[in-house]
Amino acid sequence: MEESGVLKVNIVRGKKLVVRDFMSSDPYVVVKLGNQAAKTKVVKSCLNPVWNDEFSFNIKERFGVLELEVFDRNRFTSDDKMGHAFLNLQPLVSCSKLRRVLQLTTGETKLRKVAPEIDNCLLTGSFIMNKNGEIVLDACLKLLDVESGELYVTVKFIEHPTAKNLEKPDCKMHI
Ligand SMILES: [Ca+2]
Repeated sequence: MEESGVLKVNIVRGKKLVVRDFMSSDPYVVVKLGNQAAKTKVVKSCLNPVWNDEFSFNIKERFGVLELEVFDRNRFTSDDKMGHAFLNLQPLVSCSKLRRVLQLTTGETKLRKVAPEIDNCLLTGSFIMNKNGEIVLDACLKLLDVESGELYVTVKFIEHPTAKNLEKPDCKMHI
């Protein structure tokens, strides 16, 4: 069975971001997953911004790779790049399957540790957790192609209810 559900991505905060104006920057983040995209608010004149913006992405067949890009908002010129990062979501798929096999619904359980690899921008190893039936990863990502900068994001996968709940309207299949 393919995994389907909702991926919730919370762009929590940024740290040590680069200066793109005279003294500071006005950072915001663009989040992409396949052909779905979202954008955080702009935090003015701040190199350690707190966005705490959460977005939902529909997952139908494949998880793919989550892409994040940071920009400095400018009023009169085009926005400047402040680095980018990515995160392969495949370990979340495995953990979602594992959670189902173990029939974990309540409580908090560590399912798997993900380490910094070439297919992610993790700064440190982090555990994928089952939290009351949701698959959760708190990640600290190092920004690429820039002098400095880190992004803190929380990625949460909530599996669609399976067969027994299929008559519910929010589980209708689009064909
Ligand atoms: Ca600016």
